[in-house]
Amino acid sequence: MPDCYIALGGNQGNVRETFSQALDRLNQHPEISLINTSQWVETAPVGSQTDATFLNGAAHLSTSLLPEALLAELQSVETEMGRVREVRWSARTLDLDLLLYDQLVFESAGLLIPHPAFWYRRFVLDPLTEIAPDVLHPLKHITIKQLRQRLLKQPFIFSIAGLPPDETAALIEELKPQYPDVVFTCWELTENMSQAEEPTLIAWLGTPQSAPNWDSLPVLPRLALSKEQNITGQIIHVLQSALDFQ
Ligand code: PH2
Ligand code: MG
Ligand code: MG
Repeated sequence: MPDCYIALGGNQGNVRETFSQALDRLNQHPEISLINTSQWVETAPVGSQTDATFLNGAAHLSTSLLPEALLAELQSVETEMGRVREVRWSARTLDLDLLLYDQLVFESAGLLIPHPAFWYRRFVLDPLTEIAPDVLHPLKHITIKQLRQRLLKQPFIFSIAGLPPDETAALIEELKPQYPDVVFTCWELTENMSQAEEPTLIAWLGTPQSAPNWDSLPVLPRLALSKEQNITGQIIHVLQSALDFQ
């Protein structure tokens, strides 16, 4: 049976109790077995919609359900536990995210596997490392433990790619004072750097026509952000989740 890993999160109500009920409920499903869970960790909220501390954790499930059926089951447990889907990233009783489904890479309208953002989020990687240190990320081709480890490397180099140079410079000026320990670079200027200086993350804000294009970026650090939304806000969320853990 496929091995799956899910992330648990919540910051409203008795979250420990909610986690325990949610996992019981999943384990009772005839096609889902709960194999293992991490410890629950308190984490600083990422995003400005909420001030309340989160509880986060990870669980290992074995299931004969196909990905979309498993997702539907996770969503029905969220709803059962009082989750109201309102504002994105608002306070919630329970968030169950499907992170990995064996080594499957899958994309449909409502589901991306592996989960596109967990590989740079400490609030997911720390608990996941407890239960899946040697599991490979099917797109990044390194283990969960290595993904977590690379976020700790100093200096933390954050590169920006795909924006005009003046916009990149303005963005870096805005970010620098908030993250004085982070080294911000413009990818186009530093592309030919040595391996040792490869950025921890490269945020790509290009379009299909722009140079450099997505496919030319190194697979491990690249991260696609949207030009349509507040760019500074998106980068701050990424940095918060990669750096400020507790
Ligand atoms: N989930 C979010 C947004 N922000 N912050 C923490 N600490 N933990 C989360 O699980 C979390 C978050 C969106 O799913
Ligand atoms: Mg979710
Ligand atoms: Mg989530």
